[in-house]
Amino acid sequence: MIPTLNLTRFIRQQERKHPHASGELTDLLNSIAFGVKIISQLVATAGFKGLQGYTGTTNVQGESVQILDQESDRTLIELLGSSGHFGMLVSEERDTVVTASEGRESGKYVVAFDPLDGSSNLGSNIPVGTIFAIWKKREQGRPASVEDFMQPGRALVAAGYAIYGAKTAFVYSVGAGVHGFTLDPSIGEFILTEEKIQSPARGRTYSINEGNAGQWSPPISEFVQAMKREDKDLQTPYSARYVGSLVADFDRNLKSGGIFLYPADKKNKSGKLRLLYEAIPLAFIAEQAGGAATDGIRDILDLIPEDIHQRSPLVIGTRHEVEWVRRLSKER
Ligand code: AHM
Ligand code: MG
Repeated sequence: MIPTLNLTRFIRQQERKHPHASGELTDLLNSIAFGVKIISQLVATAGFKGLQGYTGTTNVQGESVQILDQESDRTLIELLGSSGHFGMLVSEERDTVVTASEGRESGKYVVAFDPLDGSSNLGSNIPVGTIFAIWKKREQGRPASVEDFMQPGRALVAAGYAIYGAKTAFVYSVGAGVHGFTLDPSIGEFILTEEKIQSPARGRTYSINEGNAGQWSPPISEFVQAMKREDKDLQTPYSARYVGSLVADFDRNLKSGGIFLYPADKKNKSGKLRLLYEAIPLAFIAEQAGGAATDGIRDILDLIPEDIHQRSPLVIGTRHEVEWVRRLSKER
């Protein structure tokens, strides 16, 4: 069978539905997709290209930077830079923002990304990924500022992620459904494989780092207990699945149903995951597919970031289970 719809054409088809579209968002998305293809190659060939291991530095989160983290970051910065459509970038790997180069300050959008999510798994051939979020500047006609990132996720114009696993997948939304693409390495193209992804109303799996159980708050402990208990009415027990790569856990739950939790705990008062380039973009995808995401109380998409590297508790996945956690949190 000859595949007929690749990512580039699909994005253009979506753009044509907006008669006033300038093509800049299309360009940005294509630049990210191009970067994702390069990162996919870097991840697959790192072992014999001297790209495995650590750089010896730590990032703003205090985590050790791997060579592939750095290379993935450089790839996206370079490609987005040459697109000329962004005013400012935030990357997990950079302490401060990256501003558009001289003469290109008129870029309409600001982009936040995690270039290589789950990179602590890199040595073990476990999937890793890239996550991105795109907002329009609050006002056009002026250079971008950090304030342009201090907008709720509901204001996003696009978000998505890639997974580098048994296959390389690209999943994104511009607010008109969630669409999934698979990289055909023989032709170097992303082919449409899942149009309008819809999450089931409820799932059968839960994903949480149980090693942190001693640090959890009572509602989270109660929820995980419930997940394990035999109860016909609640349709429990559920299965436990935790990859330790957010993109992989999220993607499985998005399509097959389930919940992922990285809650606040006694050690990490705001959780571990970052709002701008992990929680918000995935919450946007989850809601677009009929799922939900909360910090325990509020919808992730209603939160207004106050800092570019801010952390947030994250409970995300199919609606039934996310509402269950929210109920338990409110009762306490
Ligand atoms: P990273 O962006 O530095 O890779 O960290 C985020 C990752 C997520 O992919 C994953 O869900 C989580 O950290 C796992 O954390 P832990 O090892 O504490 O369970
Ligand atoms: Mg990450």
